[in-house]
Amino acid sequence: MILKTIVIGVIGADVHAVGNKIIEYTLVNSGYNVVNIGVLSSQEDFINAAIETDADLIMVSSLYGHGEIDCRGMREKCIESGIEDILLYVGGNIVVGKQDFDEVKERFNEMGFNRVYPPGTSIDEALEDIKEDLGE
Ligand code: B12
Repeated sequence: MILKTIVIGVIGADVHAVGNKIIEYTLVNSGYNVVNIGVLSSQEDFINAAIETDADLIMVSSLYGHGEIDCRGMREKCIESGIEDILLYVGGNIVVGKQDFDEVKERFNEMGFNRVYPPGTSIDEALEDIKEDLGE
């Protein structure tokens, strides 16, 4: 069986490393080929890793509150790089402070993210979505 490949990492100048390790552990145990580019990763790092490994999904974490700035333009960069159809997920604490999550989600959806998770969503809760989106 060919394993589906998921690129994970923490975007921007964000150094929060613990959740990233838990995500890797959970996805590997769920049977995925995980490419972990770690913390302090740029949009280009994610996209290059996805191209090199022919990934099915890019899962972006942002914990420090600057997710919106860090993620803006990522779908456009995917399109320019020839991976226009790649699935993009984002989660963690993606904006600063408490904001109405419906609005936050809408903004990230408009930016081209397929799935946008509110603070406090564990990776286990996203496993069903991953299965569905990867057609498993
Ligand atoms: C430890 C910690 C730090 C450490 C990090 C050490 C390290 N190298 O990891 C240090 C001290 C360095 C730090 C620094 C800062 N931190 Co800090 N930090 C924390 C803290 C206390 C715990 C983070 C953690 O490890 N949690 C445990 C892991 C398991 O959980 P997690 O990271 O949330 O990840 C899980 C989920 O988010 C989810 N998830 C993550 N990504 C994704 C993606 C998808 C698609 C899905 C589905 C799920 C998902 O799954 C993960 C695994 O279960 C949190 C508060 C908290 N209780 O969360 C603040 C917190 C994240 N930090 C915060 C802030 C503001 C900062 C600083 C900006 C503070 C400052 N002014 O300097 C800096 C930023 C530094 C930087 N450049 O990144 C804020 C962010 C606020 C926001 N976004 O609105 C928080 C929430 C504290 C707070 N309540 O204000 N921090």
